[in-house]
Amino acid sequence: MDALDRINELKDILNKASIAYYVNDKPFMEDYEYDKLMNELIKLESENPELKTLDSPTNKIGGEVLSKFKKVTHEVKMASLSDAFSYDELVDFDRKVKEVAPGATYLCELKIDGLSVSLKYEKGILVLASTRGNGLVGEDITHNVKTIKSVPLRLTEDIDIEVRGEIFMPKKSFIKLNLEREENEEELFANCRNAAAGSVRQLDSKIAAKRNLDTFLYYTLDSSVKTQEEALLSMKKLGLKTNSLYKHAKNIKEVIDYIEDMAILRDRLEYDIDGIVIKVNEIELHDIIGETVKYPKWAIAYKFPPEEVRTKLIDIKYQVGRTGVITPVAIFKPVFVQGSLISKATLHNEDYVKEKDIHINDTVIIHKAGDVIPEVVGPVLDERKNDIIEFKMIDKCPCCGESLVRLEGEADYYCVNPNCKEKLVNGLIHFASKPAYDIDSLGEKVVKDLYELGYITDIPSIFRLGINYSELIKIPGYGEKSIDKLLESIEESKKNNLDRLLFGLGIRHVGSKVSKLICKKFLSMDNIMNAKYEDISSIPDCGDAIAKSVYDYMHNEYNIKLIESLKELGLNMEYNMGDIKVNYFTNKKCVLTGTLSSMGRSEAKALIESFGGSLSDSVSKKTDILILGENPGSKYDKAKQLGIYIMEEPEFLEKIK
Ligand code: 3BD
Repeated sequence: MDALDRINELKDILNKASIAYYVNDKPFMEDYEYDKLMNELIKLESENPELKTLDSPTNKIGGEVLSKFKKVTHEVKMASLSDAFSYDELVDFDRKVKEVAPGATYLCELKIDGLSVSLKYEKGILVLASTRGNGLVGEDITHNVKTIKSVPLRLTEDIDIEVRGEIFMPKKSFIKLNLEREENEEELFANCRNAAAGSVRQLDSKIAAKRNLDTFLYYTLDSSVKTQEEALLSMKKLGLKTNSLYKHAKNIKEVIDYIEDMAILRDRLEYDIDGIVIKVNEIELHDIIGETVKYPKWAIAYKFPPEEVRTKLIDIKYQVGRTGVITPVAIFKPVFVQGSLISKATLHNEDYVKEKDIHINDTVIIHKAGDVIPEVVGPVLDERKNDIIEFKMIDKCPCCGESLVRLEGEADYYCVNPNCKEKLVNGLIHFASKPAYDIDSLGEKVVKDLYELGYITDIPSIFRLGINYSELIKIPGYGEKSIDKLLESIEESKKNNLDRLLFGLGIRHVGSKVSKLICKKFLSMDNIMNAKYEDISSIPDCGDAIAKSVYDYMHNEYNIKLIESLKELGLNMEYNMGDIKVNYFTNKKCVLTGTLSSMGRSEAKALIESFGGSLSDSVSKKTDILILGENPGSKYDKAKQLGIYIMEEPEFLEKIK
């Protein structure tokens, strides 16, 4: 047998073995045998590189490295789903469906919390895998998707077809990945979805190959299937992985029964789900029912209410924030809440703990506020035993031992020692952070390291780091290259606009918005330093507390010296208004959720601001526009509830021009 024949034989058997193992869960070959044949194929292909094809299982190992992601225009738009948060909304959905399609039945599927992908096969061979992007244009992630074990590189039939589904990371793999990242002092992923998204967004496919990603497909562009159930079955027959926990419901009551069953099963699933997708099963009815500009009217996603879990409160510790504020932090037995493993949560302040009657050793209920920040809801009184320990707020700083101060009318205690180490380090971390002075290479870990070693002691010392160059490059784990990069980004940052500096100083009550308002009014650091109290308090949105805080800061001897040093070190002390052009976004309050495919968050923010609009972090009644990116978070749900205008990326790009 010649090489070509043997290669074809090996490819065929290995591709079939993969489908049997990863898709159908019916292995027909020992791992040992698989590895042996795979090695034979690798060897034959390396001897005959011209014989390596797109569908070769050796592609699963990864190795392809891109320099950038290519954009892909979807031939058929990837739709969105409208959401329901209550059974009432489902009954409403059912009524509207039945008005035009009385014979409709429903196919209910788990809503996998991953990221959408479209797979294109030509003559049975995987030729393109792309992200959803904004629904019209996504990105080519073929090199990474090829490494996913459950994605067949060749279908069981040699047909042309496009299918869609979800890429996800199983819970166990996510926990393992985060443990590894913790050991390596790398940033942790917040949940399975972010971990999966971060993995397919790698240029180097070797990384994705190691991440144990998986898939469930739920949609086919094959027009010959008559029902959604048939679509799932036909994809499965082709070797594509589909989720088998679906149910064909005859009416809305059966849909709700299914939701109740799955809500109970949810914790025990090996992957995260955030709801149930309900689709009219009969595909011929889809056109009759129709769609809005945004969603098909024949499908809806029921979102589970925020998950609450119980765990034991082991201890209450304290953190010293950059302003000296002392925050009690609950330390509890690690639990999984909405896809992330958490072991601590802020308790805000003394009053919060007392009001909620939280004791050490209590069983407590944890949930996630706004889907991201874990919060202690309260104790489970029925489970309280006599080993509880009453919470007593400390009166000395946990870091420096200085007596704490509680200002009249405020809930917080402060450490007022200007030399308290934890406070100083947190202040320096804040200064260098993205929303403040935005020094790219000076993250939390670097600040801590350089503080410990005595190279960074205060803000001006950051700008004098270069003096110690020959010592810095000898610090283990740093080296010439990273120090060069660090010094370069510090030097570059000196040109920053004044509002970043003012915010970075960490003056109480001066957040990034207030900082901009003050800069707009006074235009230079000198003017701010010389401003009268009344001048500051007359700025709209700046109350007395802000004015007092800024005035006091600017008249403190230590702070005056600090600012003078920064001036001498060459930091920009003027406010540059930019050329504000008036357009649709002028004076509009925008919020962005998810990621835009065409630009990063800071770029979008800069654009909106260049037209005199603002981009804030959370949705409120005052928000004018919610800009909807890929993989939106809970802000999207909130905006919909508040009836805020939702703008998808194409419209945003059109209007921002
Ligand atoms: C799932 C659309 C339709 C084909 C449109 C009915 C919105 C994410 O398990 N079916 C599923 C799942 C998602 C789906 C459809 N069936 N659309 C589905 C879906 N079982 N997660 N989605 N998507 C996928 C989205 N993604 C990002 C931004 C906006 N929308």
